[in-house]
Amino acid sequence: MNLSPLQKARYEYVPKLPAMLRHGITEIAVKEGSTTTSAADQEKIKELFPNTYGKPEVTFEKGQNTSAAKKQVVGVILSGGQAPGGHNVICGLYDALKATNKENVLIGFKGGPSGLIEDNYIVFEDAYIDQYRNTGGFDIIGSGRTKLETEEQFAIATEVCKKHDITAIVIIGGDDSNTNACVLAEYMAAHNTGIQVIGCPKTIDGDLKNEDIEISFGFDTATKTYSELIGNIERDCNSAKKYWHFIKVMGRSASHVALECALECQPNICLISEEVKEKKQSLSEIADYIADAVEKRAAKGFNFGVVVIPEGVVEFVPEFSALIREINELLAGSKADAFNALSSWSEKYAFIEKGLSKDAMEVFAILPQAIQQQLFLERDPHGNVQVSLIESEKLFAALVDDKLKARKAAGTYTGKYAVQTHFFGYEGRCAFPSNFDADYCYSLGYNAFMLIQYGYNGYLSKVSNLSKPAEEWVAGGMPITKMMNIERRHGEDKPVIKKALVELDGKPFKYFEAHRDEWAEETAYVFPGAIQYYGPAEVCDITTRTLALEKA
Ligand code: FBP
Repeated sequence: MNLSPLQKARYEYVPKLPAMLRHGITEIAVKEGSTTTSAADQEKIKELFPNTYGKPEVTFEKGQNTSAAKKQVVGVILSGGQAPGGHNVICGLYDALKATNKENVLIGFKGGPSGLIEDNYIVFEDAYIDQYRNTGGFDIIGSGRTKLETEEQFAIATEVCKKHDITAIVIIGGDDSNTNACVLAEYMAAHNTGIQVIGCPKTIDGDLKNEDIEISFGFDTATKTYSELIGNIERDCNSAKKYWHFIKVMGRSASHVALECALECQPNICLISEEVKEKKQSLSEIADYIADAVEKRAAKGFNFGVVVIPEGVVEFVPEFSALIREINELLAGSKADAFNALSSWSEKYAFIEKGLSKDAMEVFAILPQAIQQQLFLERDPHGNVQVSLIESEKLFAALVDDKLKARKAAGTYTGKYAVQTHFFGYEGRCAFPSNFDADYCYSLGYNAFMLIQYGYNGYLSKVSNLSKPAEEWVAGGMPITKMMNIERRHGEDKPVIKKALVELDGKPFKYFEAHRDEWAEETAYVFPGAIQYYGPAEVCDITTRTLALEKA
């Protein structure tokens, strides 16, 4: 492998553990807190998880390690989208496992949860693990989006575990993967397999968050990477003074990524999907809001600006989601064949016009043709519109253009409007983890092994007090059932971990709201620059603005 100088240097980095995990394995004791209840729907969740419900929160502390001496064979899985730091979770897990007993074994199932079902694995050894320390990506074993959720899958997983004498499985994933980890833990307990299941909170989207999880790993690095790029664009924008840049950032549903980037970079506009939904804003209202800022800045001679758009925003626009529902219905099942048989776009357009309601058609009609075609042509395997593929940065740039042309025609606007569009997503998901993510992830993995060693099942590895230096972090575990409630999914009531959207009464949004009018009109850009790995702690080890505001 050809190594960059940074990669070589990062191999030497020693991740910081919370003080309570630094004493050496023999001096890590466990302290149990009070029993827990689920976030909501307590009776129902208790009934569904009789073996894993109501367990106590646990914290590790300095003291005599009283865990049972037993050989551990642990399986680990990376699940879902990549997030910087995943490799360090595995490294921390491996180091704690080997420090406890050299005979312990760590098995990595390849390509995500399907690796467990297909028994596709590698056994980790020092030389292999060492190549991945403090690096980005999930390529150590790969990841995948297969869901482990059926009894049949659980039975196969149990057989695979028995074959390898596996004592515990660690699932590194987001809200869905940890929900499934919890169901698997219950299955393992109900069937007396003796196999423990532990989860770790991952996702760059930042939407696996609650009173127990202060931040999911990867969010820090991904938002710092996007903020560097947005800051660079702001500098270019302020230098050339000729473009409005529309930048979409990842975050499939929640707008945490967009909000954090806005707090870091102070762009002229940042849309927040949760606010769009709360205020029931239409596409036209959003376009007017942006056009107002363009007009005000033009009046000051600033014919340039930066707009940040969260990936999932269009799904939060009520009229747009109603349109998507109608399109899905219009092309459901065999009805798609009639549409596909039409050869020209004008024939297809007539078909659409006939099939959609008047309200839906009004929304459809204002979309640029490229977006209209995207809605009908790029569909998922179930035939549904792939909302995440919609180029909302281009959509809003075009809608604002329409608004400005109308204002020009009415003689109320005389400025210039030239546009550049960008999508920052994959650029941030596999970056070298920031020191924060390198430390946090290593601690999560190390901690996950301590939970296994102390016999816990159905727990999430929890490291908290994260706005403080790593030494003051608190390591422990939380029953996954504590984070659950019942939600309607695909027409069924399901126990799930609640997805955390941006809270409009939370401190990060309130701060943004208090400053955004000034940022819209003035040029208040902040240029965060690249992630710093070496240097003073106040530059290299600080975490997100979101977390700092939440914990302020
Ligand atoms: P996870 O929720 O699995 O962590 O993935 C999040 C994410 O990075 C989103 O921000 C993005 O919409 C999506 O993955 C892209 O997924 P894919 O890799 O399948 O294109």
